Amino acid sequence: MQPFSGLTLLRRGLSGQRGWTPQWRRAQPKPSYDAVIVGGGGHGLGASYYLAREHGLKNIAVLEKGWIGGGNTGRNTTIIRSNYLFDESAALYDHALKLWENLSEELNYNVMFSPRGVMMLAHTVHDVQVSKRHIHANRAAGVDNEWLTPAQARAFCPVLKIDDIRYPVLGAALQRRGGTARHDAVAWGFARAASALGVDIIENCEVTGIRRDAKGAVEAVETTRGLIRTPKVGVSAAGHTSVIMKMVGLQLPLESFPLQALVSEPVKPIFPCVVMSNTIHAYISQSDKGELVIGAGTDAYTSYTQRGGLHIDSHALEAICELFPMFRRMRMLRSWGGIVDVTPDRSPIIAKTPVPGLYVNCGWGTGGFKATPGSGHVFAHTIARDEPHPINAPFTIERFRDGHLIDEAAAAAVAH
Ligand code: FAD
Ligand code: PYC
Repeated sequence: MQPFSGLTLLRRGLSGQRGWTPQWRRAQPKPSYDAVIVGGGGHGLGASYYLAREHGLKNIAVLEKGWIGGGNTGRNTTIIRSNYLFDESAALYDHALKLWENLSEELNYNVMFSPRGVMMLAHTVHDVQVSKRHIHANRAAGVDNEWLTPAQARAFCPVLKIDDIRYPVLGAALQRRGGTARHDAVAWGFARAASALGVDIIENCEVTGIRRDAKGAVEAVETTRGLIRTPKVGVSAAGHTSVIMKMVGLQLPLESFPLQALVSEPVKPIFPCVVMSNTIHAYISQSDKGELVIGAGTDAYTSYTQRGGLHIDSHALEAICELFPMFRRMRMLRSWGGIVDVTPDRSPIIAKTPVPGLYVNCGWGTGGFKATPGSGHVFAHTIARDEPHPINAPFTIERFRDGHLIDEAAAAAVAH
């Protein structure tokens, strides 16, 4: 694309964007596909991209009830890290982190991946012990993570107050390869690249039912835009997974909660990294627009309403003001919520279901953005081959029955 002047930009804006090239084809639903993905968030779009790119499945559609990236993908605080405790998780999240490192080149689209370092603060003796356990486990699994003294933590983030506060900073775990990416760009980049490979991206198309044949296998989805035949359905619907699974009578161990975030008015670059405090429940980074991006814990109640209690935002802001007193006079611009799907062990499910032809990718709870490319990659493998990729093989539904849980409650980091 040619660079253009401010005047051209203004003219194009005022003309209702006439002459702009859409980034992906505005596809109409076809009567049948080889595979259908339900959910046009990063995970579903990623899966469609890898299905087309690595498994040669080009006759596929992504069905999105709203708009691309309008779910949690476009609502999250964009923290990316792979410092989980168990080897299974470290393999999954680090697979994703490695894909993030080249994703802009892979998609030919700037997803603004910024490995600026994620620092997780320790405020109690218990925090110190847990952080050090994570650091040792990560390093043993080949994942970078290091311990910082309070003074080193402050040197890494000079606006951080480490003492004379309610919960002094006793140290921090730092993953330097962690960071952030631009959430919308991830959805748009995958959508554009998948569409270019032939995938139909269909917005405003809600799946309302799943039809099965005489043997119980998937044969079609019912949608608000008509019936679509397909032998394979991959569900990546985050907080609404339970609603879709109910269409075939499956009940998964998921609970859906609102999770909130908010941004401040924009200011000049002041915040060089990502800081998370699990003990006093807040996390913060600065976007490229200059806004402070701040997140809280999940709501106390299960709900599909994309808003949460004001006291949860207030609690996060109190923690931020304590850790960063210089932000006390800043104004908050807006807040919002997304619906996150939480499993009992805080790890995802990426698996075949008992229904032949039905696959599910869910349970990412408060932490799935970081996994987007890795999750899409292994989910595509699972759908195409009808068997898991070695990386997602432990993330079954059956683990909740046979007890092989992957308990990442501490690494999930956000209070639920
Ligand atoms: P989504 O982006 O939600 O996509 C699912 C899509 O399915 C939606 O667009 C929805 O409209 C669609 N859908 C649902 N039902 C149907 C249907 N019947 N038919 C068709 N379409 C349907 N994770 C991190 O790693 N780091 C963070 O910093 C972080 N911060 C967060 C902050 C907030 C406030 C929230 C809400 C979440 C946060 N997360 C974070 C979690 C992360 O956003 C999610 O785990 C991840 O984005 C899930 O991606 P997805 O593609 O699975 O879901
Ligand atoms: O999983 O790192 C995370 C996270 C940060 C904020 C919300 N989730």
